[in-house]
Amino acid sequence: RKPTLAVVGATGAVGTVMLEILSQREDVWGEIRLVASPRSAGRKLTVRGEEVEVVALSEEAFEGVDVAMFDVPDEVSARWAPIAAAKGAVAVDNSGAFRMDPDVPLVVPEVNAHAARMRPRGIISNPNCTTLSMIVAMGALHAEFGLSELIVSSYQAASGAGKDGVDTLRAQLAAVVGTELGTQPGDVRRAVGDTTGPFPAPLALNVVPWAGSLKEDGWSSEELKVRNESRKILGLPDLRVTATCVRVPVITTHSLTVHARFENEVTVDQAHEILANAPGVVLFDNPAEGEFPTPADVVGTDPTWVGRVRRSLDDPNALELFVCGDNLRKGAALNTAQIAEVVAAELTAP
Ligand code: 11C
Repeated sequence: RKPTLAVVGATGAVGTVMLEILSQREDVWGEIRLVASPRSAGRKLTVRGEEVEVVALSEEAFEGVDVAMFDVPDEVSARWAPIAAAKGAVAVDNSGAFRMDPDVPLVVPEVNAHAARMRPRGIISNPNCTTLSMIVAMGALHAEFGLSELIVSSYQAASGAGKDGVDTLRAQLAAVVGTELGTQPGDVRRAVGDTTGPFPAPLALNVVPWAGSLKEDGWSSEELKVRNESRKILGLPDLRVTATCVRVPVITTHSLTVHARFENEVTVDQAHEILANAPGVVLFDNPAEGEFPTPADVVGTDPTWVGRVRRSLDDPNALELFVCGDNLRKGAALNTAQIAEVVAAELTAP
């Protein structure tokens, strides 16, 4: 029997991408049940070319479910993932609710698929999209050279902040297009007024050094997530990690610059070979021909794209890289789907 899958949050931004991804990947599922808030119940959505009616989130919705994916806010996952697990499903959660719980594995199949088997709470977490946009490439380099430090800056897309983020950026772009704005202090801020949506400053014609909420000593929640999640996924609890998270006027696809320091000396040729052969990574690195990844080219694709690979001029153990990943695909829905497939393979193994 093929396992039954529930997609909780099927009508949301990540849920919508999830239905596309489930329709494109090898079909390992029996029934796919679409679950959302009672407000969305009764709507019909298409998955695998068939219309499926959305059912309301309730205990009964998990009856007979083998794997339940959650693409919902933290508080909804915090309440409902344990209920799904108690009903016998394996919950694969894309929220931040359980990521740092020591009894919940944090899984990126290309890096630590084995961790998915140890799930005492019946819950597996999916990392934050910023961590996910670089970690597949970092895992491959770590396996060869032994990672000792990461210093990263992110260039995060508006869709990381949900539909509100995208709507805000589009409205601001419409307000500035064809104007002379961006030439005088504060002119963009005055033009967009208080329509900054989920961002603390205008995003059109701008970059904003902030994502998430304020934590201790001036760090943002997003910066701490990158640090804590990278350590947990790589199994390196003492890895030195520094992140500065920045929002840029891109709709979808997060980018990062990465300074990665290793235990051993590295060369660009070796790094190229590892990255070119790493599952889930595309090496696109030929600046002489203008070839490097950009979010506008990467959006809508599955892999982690890597370019601008250089050895640090002052440190033979360190590499500089530029990495892009679609924050709604590998950064969210795709990785969740991959984890669910790992569980499905385990459940159906002879
Ligand atoms: C952003 N990475 O770009 C965030 C959104 O922990 O899953 C995802 C938040 C999370 O704003």
